[in-house]
Amino acid sequence: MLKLYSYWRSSASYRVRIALDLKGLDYEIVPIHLLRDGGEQHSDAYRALNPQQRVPFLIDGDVRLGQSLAILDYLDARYPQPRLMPADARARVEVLAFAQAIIADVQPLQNTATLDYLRDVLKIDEAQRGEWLRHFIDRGLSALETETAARPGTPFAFGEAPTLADCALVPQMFAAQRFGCDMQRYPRLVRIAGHCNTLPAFQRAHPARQPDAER
Ligand SMILES: N[C@@H](CCC(=O)N[C@@H](CS)C(=O)NCC(=O)O)C(=O)O
Repeated sequence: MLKLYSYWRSSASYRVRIALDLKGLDYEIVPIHLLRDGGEQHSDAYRALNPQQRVPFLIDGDVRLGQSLAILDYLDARYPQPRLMPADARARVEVLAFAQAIIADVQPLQNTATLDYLRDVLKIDEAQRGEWLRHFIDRGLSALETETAARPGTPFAFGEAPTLADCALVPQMFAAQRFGCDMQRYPRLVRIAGHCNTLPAFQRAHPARQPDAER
């Protein structure tokens, strides 16, 4: 069975859980607590497995992979049904660009390690860290709101079926809400995420449904 090292509230892990659930794959969650004891991602045992010291990390037989986008790409190639990336070159690059605006541009700035550095090394207080988060999340989501509002009729970010773009969007919307962003600024994205969340695969992947979820 596939094994996913994951943290319930990690948006990068959440992306991969959605993809695994959409593809109907059986997988075991191995929880890595990002905060406890200075962060289990830094433990000797986990570092030996993943020197990048982040989640998610996937084991599928002899395949061992970190980086959510690489994992999503691997899953789509290895377990192609249903496809998360369109076959058409132009459609594919549009989906990828949407996902990357979240995965590469927004999420690293809201990551625990970034926030800890702001707090512990640069001595930035909690209110200012909140400003930082909301600024960068809003910059990313506002752009994606404009882009998706230009194609209003589709239930998902691209078309009639979920793609990698939705796998990236839903966790980012969850994080934006958690960090106190004004969600009314993104009506189209809220509608798309709401539609995704009616699907059982998205529901199963939700942080609150994870074995390591904390109340
Ligand atoms: N680019 C990576 C980012 C992974 C990442 O930042 N994971 C976070 C949780 S969402 C993490 O492990 N943070 C703990 C740390 O950086 O120490 C990916 O997409 O997988």
